[in-house]
Amino acid sequence: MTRFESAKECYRAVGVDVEKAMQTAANKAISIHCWQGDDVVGFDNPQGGAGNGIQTTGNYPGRARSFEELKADFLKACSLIPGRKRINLHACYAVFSDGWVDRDKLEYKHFAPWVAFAKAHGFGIDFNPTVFSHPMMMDGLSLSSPHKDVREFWIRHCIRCREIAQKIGEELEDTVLCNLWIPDGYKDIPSDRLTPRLRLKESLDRIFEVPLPNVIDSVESKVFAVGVESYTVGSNEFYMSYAATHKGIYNLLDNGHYHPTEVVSDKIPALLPFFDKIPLHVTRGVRWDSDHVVIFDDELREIMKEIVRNDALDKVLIGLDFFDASINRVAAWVIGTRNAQKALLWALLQPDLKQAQDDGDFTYRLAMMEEAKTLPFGDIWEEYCSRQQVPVVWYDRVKEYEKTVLEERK
Ligand code: RNT
Ligand code: ZN
Repeated sequence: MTRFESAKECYRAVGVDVEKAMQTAANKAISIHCWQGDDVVGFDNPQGGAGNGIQTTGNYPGRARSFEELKADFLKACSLIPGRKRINLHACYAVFSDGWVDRDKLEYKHFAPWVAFAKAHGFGIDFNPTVFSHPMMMDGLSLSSPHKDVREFWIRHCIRCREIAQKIGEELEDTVLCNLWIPDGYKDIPSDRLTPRLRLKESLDRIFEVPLPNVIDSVESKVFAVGVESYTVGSNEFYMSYAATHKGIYNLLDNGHYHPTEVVSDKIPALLPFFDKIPLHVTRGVRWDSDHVVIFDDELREIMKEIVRNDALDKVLIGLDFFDASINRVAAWVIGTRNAQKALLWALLQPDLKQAQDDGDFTYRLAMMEEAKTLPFGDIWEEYCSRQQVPVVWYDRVKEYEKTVLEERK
C-alpha cells in the first residue's frame, strides 16, 4: 500500500471521502493578486508605489518592472501552485501600448493584453479601481473629498473600471469581481465624522448606478492605516450597511482589516444568511494590517472550514492580498497561494461534526476536532500536487529562476 492509499484509509475511517475532497479543491479558483510581483507599483506611475496607508517594505532584488516581467514571474509562480487560478488586477496595471492616459480615461484596450494572457493560460480575471498613489488623492481623500473635482475624478475612474471589468467578463464569458477599496480617512481626531461618509455614499450611488451583468461589485472596509489612525470613512459599519441596502453590491472581507481579536472565519457565517456572495482578501496581519505572506495557520484553516462546511464554495470568492518585498517575490506568491490551496484541501478533509453539536455532545466535538489535526494530511497534499502536475518540493525551482532571471534585472 502506498502512503497515499494508507492515508486515504485513515480518512475513510472518520467518514471522509478523499477523492471527492481533492476534486472539489481542484475546481475552486483562487484569485491571485498581481501586486505581490512588483510591490504594488503598477505601470502607470513607475516612480509611484504603494501610498496612502499601504506599504511594502524590503528591497529584495528582482522586482518585476514591466508587463512582460510581471507575466513571466506570475507564470513561474503558477507552475508551482496547484488548482484553478484567477488573476486579480488593479487599474494601475494598465498596459499603455499607444501612450499614457490618466486613471479617469482608462479603457478596455489597456487591459486587452491581460485578457489575452488570461485566455492563453486559462485564468479568470478580477479587477480593482486604483484609488491611491496618485496626485488626485487630496489630503488623503478621494470619493469622500470635500472638493467636487476630486470626487468627480475618482467617480469617473471607478465607473471606467466597472466598464472595463464588464468587458473583461464578456471576453472571458465569466463574471469579474470589481472591488473598491479607498484609503480615505484622517490621521487625527476628526471634527466631523458624518459629512465625509455622506459624500462617500453619494459617490458610491453614482458609481454603481448602472448594473452590469458580468460584474460582481464589492466594497472593502478597513479600521485604520499608518497615517490614517483616527478615522476611516469606509468603515465596517458603513460598507456593511451600504451592501445590505444595495442589491448586487457586496461587502468584501479582508482579514487584516478588523480589530485583532475579531475573526473573518466568524464573519462569513454571519453574512451567509444575508448575502449570496462574500468576496475575501486573505492576508496575514502581524500586529496590524501588515499584509504578510499567508501561512498555514489556525485562522486560515478556520476560514476555509467555514466556507466548506457551509457549502459556500460558490458564494465565497477567495482572493489573496499580501505583499512582501523582503523575500523572493515569486516565492512569496508560491508560499501564500499554496497555503490557501492547502488550507482549502485540509478543510475539505475534516470530519463533519455538526450533528455532535446539535446533540449537545461537546466532548465528542472537541475530541474529534483535535484528533483530526494529526490525520496524515501531508500524504494527501503530496498526491494532490502530483495529480495537479506541480512539484511537492518547489524551492529549488524558484532559486533557479532567481539566478537565471531575477538577478539579471539590474
Ligand atoms: C488595503 C486593502 C486593499 C489593497 C489592494 C492593493 O489595505 O487591503 O485591498 O491591499 O487593493
Ligand atoms: Zn485588501
